[in-house]
Parts: sequence; C-alpha cells; structure tokens
Amino acid sequence: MMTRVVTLLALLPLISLDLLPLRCCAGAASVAHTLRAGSSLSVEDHGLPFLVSPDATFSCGFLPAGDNAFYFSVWFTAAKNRTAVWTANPGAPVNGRISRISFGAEGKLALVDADGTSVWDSKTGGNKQLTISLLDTGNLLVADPSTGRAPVWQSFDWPTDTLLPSQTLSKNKKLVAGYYALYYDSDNVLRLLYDGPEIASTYWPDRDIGVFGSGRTNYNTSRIGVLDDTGVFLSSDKLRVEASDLGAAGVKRRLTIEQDGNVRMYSLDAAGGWTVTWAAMKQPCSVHGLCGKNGVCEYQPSLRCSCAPGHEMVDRHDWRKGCQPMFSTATNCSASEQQRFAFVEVASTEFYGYDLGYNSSVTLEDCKSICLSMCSCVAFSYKMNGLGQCLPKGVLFNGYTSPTSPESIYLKVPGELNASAPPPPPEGLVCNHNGSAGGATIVPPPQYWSYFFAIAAVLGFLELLFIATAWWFLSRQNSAIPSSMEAGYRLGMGTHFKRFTYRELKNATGNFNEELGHGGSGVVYRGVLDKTTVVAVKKLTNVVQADEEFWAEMAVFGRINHINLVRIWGFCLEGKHRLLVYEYVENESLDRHLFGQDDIDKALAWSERFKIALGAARGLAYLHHECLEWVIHCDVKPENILLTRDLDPKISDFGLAKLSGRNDVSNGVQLSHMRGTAGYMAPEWALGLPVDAKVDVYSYGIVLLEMVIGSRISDQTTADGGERLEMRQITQALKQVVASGSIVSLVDRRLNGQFNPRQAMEMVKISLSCMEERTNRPTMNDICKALTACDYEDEHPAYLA
Ligand SMILES: *[C@@H]1O[C@H](CO)[C@@H](O)[C@H](O)[C@H]1NC(C)=O
Ligand SMILES: *[C@@H]1O[C@H](CO)[C@@H](O)[C@H](O)[C@H]1NC(C)=O
Ligand SMILES: *[C@@H]1O[C@H](CO)[C@@H](O)[C@H](O)[C@H]1NC(C)=O
Ligand SMILES: *[C@@H]1O[C@H](CO)[C@@H](O)[C@H](O)[C@H]1NC(C)=O
Ligand SMILES: *[C@@H]1O[C@H](CO)[C@@H](O)[C@H](O)[C@H]1NC(C)=O
Ligand SMILES: CC(=O)N[C@H]1CO[C@H](CO)[C@@H](O)[C@@H]1O
Repeated sequence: MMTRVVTLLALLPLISLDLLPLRCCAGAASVAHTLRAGSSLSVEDHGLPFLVSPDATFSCGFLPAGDNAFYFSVWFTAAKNRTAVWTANPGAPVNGRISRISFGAEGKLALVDADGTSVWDSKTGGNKQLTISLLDTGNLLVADPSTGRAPVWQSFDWPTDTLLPSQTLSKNKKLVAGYYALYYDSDNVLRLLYDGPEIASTYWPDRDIGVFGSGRTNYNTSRIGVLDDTGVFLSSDKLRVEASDLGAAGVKRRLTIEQDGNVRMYSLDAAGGWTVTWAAMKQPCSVHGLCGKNGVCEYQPSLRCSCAPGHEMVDRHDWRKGCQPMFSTATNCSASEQQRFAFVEVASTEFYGYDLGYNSSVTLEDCKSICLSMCSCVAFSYKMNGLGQCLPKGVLFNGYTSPTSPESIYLKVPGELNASAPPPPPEGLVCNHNGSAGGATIVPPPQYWSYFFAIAAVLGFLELLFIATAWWFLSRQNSAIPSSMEAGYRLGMGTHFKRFTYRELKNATGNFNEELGHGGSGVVYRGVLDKTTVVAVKKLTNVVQADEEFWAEMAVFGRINHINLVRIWGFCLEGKHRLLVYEYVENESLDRHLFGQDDIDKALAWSERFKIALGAARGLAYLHHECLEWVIHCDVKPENILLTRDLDPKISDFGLAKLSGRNDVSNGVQLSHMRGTAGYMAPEWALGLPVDAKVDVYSYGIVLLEMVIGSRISDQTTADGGERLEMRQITQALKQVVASGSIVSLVDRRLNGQFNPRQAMEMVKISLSCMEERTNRPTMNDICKALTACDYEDEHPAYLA
C-alpha cells in the first residue's frame, strides 16, 4: 500500500478554490431583455423564458410546481434546479394549459389562469408607453421610458422568500415561507417569526439572550437590510452576517427563508448547485412551531419530530398539528381530581414559553405540588443546577430534546398510568457508575423514550413490572435469569438485547468460519441470526472479570444506545466463553476509506468527512457524558469507527477497556494493561498516570486531523520525505497553518479543493486543542458544540419537503 505523504512543514502556495467559473448560457441571447406592451407567453411554452437579463444571470417565466401547476417566477439561469427568487403568485399556481402571462397594451403585467381569471397583476398602466425588463440584478422592472426609465413597478419591492444582492429588506417588506417570516418588528429589530394556526412567536434573535445580548439594537429606526455581492448582509439593527466564502469574486448569492423556518445564505457553485454559506439558526430545533403542540424536535442526525410520552399524533401527515394526550386531562380543579395526577420525567427536554409562573430555590417536590395546585398546569420544567428553577407550563409548544440540555420536563399524567407498578425511575439515563446495586434506573436513552412510554401507556404497567423485576435480578448480580424475565427485559428495552447460548452463536456464525477482523480484544466473525439478521460476533480474549461482574457490565452495555455507537444485541457467557453480538455495519471502517485509496473518485467527500467527524464526536460525548463519565473508550482510532451504507459513523469496541481489567482509583481509572494504539495514544499513557475521558479526546483529535489531511499522522515525514515527524513538530506546523488563516495547504489533495474552509479550519483548531496537556483539552461535549456550530450544510428536513 502506498502512503501518500503530506508535507506539513512545506506549506505550499495556496490553491485558489474560490474562483468558481461561471457558466455561460449559450442560446440565451435570442431571448429579449426588454419587452414593449403587447407581449405575452403561454404556459404551454414553459420551456421558454419570458425574459432573460442582459448578462443572462436571471430568467423569468413559468416554473412547474407539481402536477399541471405553474408559478410565474424569476430564477438564476445557471442553477440546475430552477429555484425561484421571486414569484408573482406564491401559493396560487396556475393551470398548466392555456394560462398566460402578458404585458398588455395598457402596460400591465398580468397572470391569467386557464379559466380566464386574473390571478395576479402588477397594477400598473394607464395611457403611458411602458416597458418591462429583467435586469442583471434579478429585478423585474416595469418602467416608463419617457421619464428615463423610472420604475413604475418592480419585483424588488414585492419580495417573496428571497433577497438578492442590492435588493433591500425594509419596514414594509418581509420574506415569507409557509408560516415563517423574516421581517422588521415594530421595535426596529429584524426577527424570525412563526405565525402558525394556533400560536405565534418569534425565535430569532434568541429571546433568552435578548436584542442587545445578540449584538443588535432597537434604536435605529431606518429598518433596512441589504445583502451585497461579497456575501455580507447588513441590517440597520446592527446585525452583520458574512458568508463563509466571503468576498469570493463573481459568486451569485441569495438569502432565502425556507419551509423549515431557517434563513440561509447560498452561493451558486460551478456545477449549478447551491452551497449554504450562512444560516441564521445553528440548531434547527430552535425554530418554533416545527413539531406542533406536545411534539418534541430532535436533531440527530437530521431533524425528527416525536410526541411527548403518552401523546399521539393528531394528523399522521402533518407534524404542525402536533400531538394530543392519550389520557383524560384535568376537567375541574377539585383537590380530589388533582390527586389523580402524577409526573413522568422526560430528560434533556425543553418546551419554550407558556410559563404559568416562576419559582426558584424550590425542591423538585415543591415544584410538583405547585403544578398540581394549578389546574391549567400540564407539565413543569425543572432545572437542578443548584438553583432549583421551577417553571409550570400551561401549554407545551416548541419542544426540543438535546442530550446536552440541563433541563428536564415533567409531564402531568393521570396516576393510573403507574398505579400499582413500581415508580418510574427518578432520573434520566444513568449507566450505573459502579455496576453496583444502586437505584434501578431504567430510563432508556433519550431517543427511545417515546417508544418506551408508548408501550407503558398502551400496555399498561405490565412491562414496567417485568423490567423492574428483571433489573432487580440483574442488579443483584444473579446470573441465572429466568427466560420470562429476559423476555420482559427485552421488551422493555425496546431492543433485542439478550443472552445467547454458545451453540446459538456457533450455528449463527457457521462454526466461526467467516472472520471479519481482529484486534486486541478478540476476533470478530460474521453471523446470521434467525436466517435474516446479519450480526458481528466477537470472541473476547483477555476478559479478566468474574461472571457476576461480566453480567453487570452487560447490563450497562444493553442500555447504551446511540445512533453513533454500534448497537450491542447481546452476549454469551458460558464456561470460559465470552462473546459479544454486535450490529453488523456494512461499510467497513473509516481507515479503509481514508487511507491508501489513491483513487480520487473513491476518496471520501468533504461533507461525508464532516458528518463522520460530528457523528463520532456525538457518540463519544454520549459515552462520556450521558453515562456519568463511566465509559471511556480508550482505543479511539479510524479502525474503530465503522461506517453505514450512508456513511454515517458508528463507534465500535467501546467498553472493552473495562472488561479487560481495571482498578478504580479516586481520580481516574488505572488500567492494568496499557490499551490503545500507538499513534493515537495520549502521552499520559506512557507516563503511567491514571487516565480519564481525556485520553479519548486526544485520540479523537488525531482522527479528526487525519480526516482533514487524508493520511495517518504517524506517517508524516519531513518535506524531503526523510525522517518521521515528531508530534511536537506536527503541532508546531499546524499552529503556523492556523495562524496563516489558510488551510488549503493542509487539506487532502484528493478533494481537489472541494471542501468547506471554515469547517476544515475549525477541525484543525479542535484537533490542536485535543493535543494539549490533559487539563486543557476540551470535553467531547465542547467539541460537539463547536462542530455543530459550523455545520451549516443542514439538509432540509425530509418531512417538510
Ligand atoms: C441606522 O442604520 C443605517 C443603515 O444601516 C445607517 O446608515 C445609519 O447610520 C444608522 N443610524 C444610526 C443613528 O446609527
Ligand atoms: C435538484 O433537486 C433534486 C430534487 O429536489 C435534488 O435531488 C438534486 O440534488 C438537486 N440538484 C441540484 C444540483 O441541486
Ligand atoms: C371533579 O372531577 C372528579 C373526577 O374527575 C369528580 O370525582 C369530582 O366530583 C369533580 N368535582 C366537581 C366539583 O365537579
Ligand atoms: C412560587 O411563587 C409564587 C409567586 O411568585 C408564590 O406565591 C409561591 O408561594 C411560590 N411557591 C413556593 C413553593 O415557593
Ligand atoms: C456506587 O454504589 C454505591 C452503593 O450503591 C453508592 O453508594 C455509590 O454512590 C456508587 N458510586 C458512584 C460513584 O455512583
Ligand atoms: C398518582 C400515583 O399513584 N402515583 C404513584 C406512582 O407510584 C409511586 C410509587 O409506587 C407512588 O409514590 C406514586 O404516588
């Protein structure tokens, strides 16, 4: 295998990536830029534009909008997908037959539907000789030539969802998409508003930070916002935003509000596609109104709605209509009725607004009684963090869940949901710190709670009883779990986590004949369960634990569940055999994709690399933080990051450090054997210091850097290809690159300059901070936040399409 050598020390001259060649539009010259009164175009000629701007940047004419429906719009000629930048008849398409756009003899631009009704007109005309032109700015202009082409009407005054460079957004103009609007509020601040059928609220600038906290002002009454060609949007309320490709010459840009409530700036690339260069909302779920009443938004890895526990969708096809409770809510406010209710915790979840009151420095119990005493209280949010903040809520809107949120919401539900069952666990997901018999905490990870509570609500308390008993058994370290208990346990977990017999696994793997790979912890074989499910079966070597301890660890593994972690389906513990059964991940490990592929076409694209970096960070953050810092991976490297068919990352082999021996010490875990892989191991390993989660942060930093440069760090050599570089020299070189502000010399050449410089720079900066001395390294949560903040390439959520 040939190793490509990236010479970090020899910083090469920058390769220009911002000079995107512009497409020329042959044949456009035959179409008019300006028309006199008496011109028209039928929708049946929709292959033809009505007008094209002099330099052919913009065209206008009919754009299809579904079956046999058309809009009259202006679009960028060079864009592959004709994205309308202005539309005459938004929301009111005309028929695909007979409809016409005409600039009539009286000087009025009018859109007439098949049945002869006028759908829209420019309300211009009279007896003057007017003309209509499409300008190079994208402005469709009706002008009077006799007065030096003074505008009589222009599309720039009637924006739809898009602002073009040189077009102004002002007091009486707003950008609208569905229920969302970008507009100047009466206090002079540019805001984003959700104006839905049930509720209306503004969500940008962030209301928790406020106008001034967001760097805005409400003192400037001019209320003007302008986008310029270089990619700067300036607003009179002191908002200034810059495109990530700021200043790139000749780039065609637009600023558009979209159906998902976000505002994005786009640049047209050479291939005729659009690249997001700025987005108003960094967290897609912070947009209001996405999932409706009692709905919860989750962004992991793309936007997804679900109902709060005990609720179901009102309309299966429309999340905006939200969810309704499946239980009877309070009808009167008698004390006896209030006693009917209890609370169910939904961890890491917030619902914005609709507070009925606010109390601080109260206990959770006080907060419960405050909510019980208010008839209209349907839930409360409680934040521990030393303040004891209690916010009873009257309505649940704008819900979102984020693994890092410190808040929990407690839903008021009828007590019969738990009448004779054991209490729902008092805390969120807890990977029992020390595997001991602590509180039986059984709340599944956040992304499964809806499923979990749906079962609880529908089937009643039976499962809870099973689960609790099973857990009681497990936590008693009883290795002989009766099968009915196992069944209940499986059901409750919403998974198939189970104990397998050795014979089952032997059969499933055809007597361990197809080896998928091997590492320090054992050999992995391909297996097939129930003739259908492909799994990976790992025969563990080096397991030093007694059966009881192994059981306890398995109990923890069974609860680890995150989209970016390889799922563990079960295990086998029989005699000296110790096996783990994993989800099979189709697309091999990251190293196979990243290294040794000299074929340019096969190299991972930038967006894929960034997605993998973010996903792996989320998986590790989950292990470190959601599990009370219990699970340290200890062997983060590209070989342990598996990729799905869609190239989503899943971390494998976590938790094995623990199985292969440990000594708990007060500050960190002292592992009896050194684990990890040379090149990815933090320096404290070598120094024999106790290790903590920061060893994973170090290794992650190395992997992150390797994703940027496309080769192994341990293979880096000096410019003449001579000796290997030491880590110290590499960080030195990286610091120079960061200081120079240009990352091009560093990024994998196979990408041919097709990468996002801002993301690449952020990745290198994070990587550098991961290589710092232990206490200075960021946490995985910090890294997730930093990466998410530059993840502008949000796909549009599928359900809104
Ligand atoms: C208000 O904003 C406009 C446009 O950004 C700017 O030209 C003007 O100087 C501002 N006025 C004040 C008083 O800051
Ligand atoms: C055009 O739109 C289709 C469907 O919306 C999408 O799959 C495709 O990627 C788009 N093409 C470009 C160049 O944006
Ligand atoms: C309130 O409702 C409860 C049960 O829903 C009922 O038993 C009680 O009689 C009601 N009280 C009044 C005053 O209506
Ligand atoms: C909560 O606040 C309200 C009003 O601020 C007050 O009347 C009430 O006593 C407080 N409750 C507790 C338990 O502190
Ligand atoms: C370990 O378990 C014991 C016994 O339940 C408990 O008191 C202790 O707090 C646990 N330790 C940690 C760090 O959770
Ligand atoms: C309303 C109600 O009965 N809630 C009960 C749920 O279960 C726990 C534990 O048994 C009780 O403490 C609650 O009162």
